[in-house]
Amino acid sequence: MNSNVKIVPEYILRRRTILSFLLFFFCIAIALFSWNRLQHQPKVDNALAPLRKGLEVNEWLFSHMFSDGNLSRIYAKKFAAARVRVNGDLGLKNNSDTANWKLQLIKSNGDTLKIGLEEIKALPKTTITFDFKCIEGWNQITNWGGVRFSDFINKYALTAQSQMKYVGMVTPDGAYYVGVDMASMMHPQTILAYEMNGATLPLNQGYPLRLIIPVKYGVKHLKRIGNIFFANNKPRDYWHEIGYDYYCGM
Ligand SMILES: Nc1nc2c(c(=O)[nH]1)N[C@H]1C(S)=C(S)[C@@H](COP(=O)(O)O)O[C@H]1N2
Ligand SMILES: [Mo]
Repeated sequence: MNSNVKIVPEYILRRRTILSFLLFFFCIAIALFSWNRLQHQPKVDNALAPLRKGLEVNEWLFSHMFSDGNLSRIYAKKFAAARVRVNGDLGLKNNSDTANWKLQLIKSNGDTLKIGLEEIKALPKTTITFDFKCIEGWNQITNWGGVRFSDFINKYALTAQSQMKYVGMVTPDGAYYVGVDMASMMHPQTILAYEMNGATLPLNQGYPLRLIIPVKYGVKHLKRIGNIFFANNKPRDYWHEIGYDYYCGM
């Protein structure tokens, strides 16, 4: 017989089995207890308070790691998907919204600028190919063209507006809306996009104008921008209202 093999007496084996079972039931009891406690916590912005705290810690970490020198990885255009996934159609139901479309830019003093697509296309053009990521767990390398939000701000002399903390964006019918921190909006890779794969944006991907903001998850890339406004308080945000993270940073 191999002398390295240790024979464990049966009473020790039995004791280990019993201990394992006790530990197992103890863990289940702790899990049930915690789950029950969690259910009795108040809700903050539709998320249970302790979970919302977790999201706030995330937001703090991400926003402090963020700087606009921090570029998202870009890819050669040839890696961009030819068939781009369509996800989410909130605010896109009325294609008639696009007929006489003009971007409405609401300044913090209430003045509104109405800007047509041709005017936006006349601004300096930027293209980007990056890895688009959705919180549902898929990602895809995609190519977009449009005007950098920061270039747009400069061309329309909106420097005072860009001192505010947030930008809010809403679809023409008001059904989908997002709020984004100003630093992320002014990031050099953030664009108001009117092209995908070098062609006009398809209706279901936000024609005539959508946001492309590689430093954020998909939820913030609002398709079919109807109006844009500036605020120091967090603008309403569709997914935040049903309990998601507001910041949604990468
Ligand atoms: N108007 C509008 N924009 C939207 C959405 C939506 O439902 N409506 N969904 C968002 C989500 S969750 C994702 S992942 C991306 C998907 O963009 P795509 O359809 O071009 O892939 O759009 C975002 N922008
Ligand atoms: Mo998404």
